[in-house]
Amino acid sequence: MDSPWYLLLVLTVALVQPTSGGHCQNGWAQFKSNCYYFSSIDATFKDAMISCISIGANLLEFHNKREEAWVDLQIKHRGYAKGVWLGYSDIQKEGHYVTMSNAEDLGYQNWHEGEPNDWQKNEHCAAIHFQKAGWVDYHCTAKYNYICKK
Ligand SMILES: [Ca+2]
Repeated sequence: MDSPWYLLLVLTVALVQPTSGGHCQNGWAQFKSNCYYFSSIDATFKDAMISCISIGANLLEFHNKREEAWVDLQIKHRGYAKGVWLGYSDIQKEGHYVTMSNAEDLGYQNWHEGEPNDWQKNEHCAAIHFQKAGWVDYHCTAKYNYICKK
């Protein structure tokens, strides 16, 4: 007949694994020790930032190339068509991009060639651009998808 101990073990593993294998809430994806929320709507840079802060996270800031590669796959999987905001801006000092989370200089960077170019002196927010490889500066009132990270 059935083996109760075996069934108990299977059930225990099934129940325990989601919490021990990952700590992200429902609706968040995990990469390394961080959790990511991928927006289903477009928003301005400011609204995207506020939205992330309201759920206890920050607008996406990249730690390194591997993280960006993972995010790129997630973006393609979700079919984002325009762009994705990054938590970097030079609003405080033109040409000096800093993180929105703590106003630090950027470590890892992946600007598209010739960017940031402050086109028409009106681009102060960073985004991943899909037609170009890498990041661009863009006007902050554009509406893009966004990713919150915590
Ligand atoms: Ca630009």
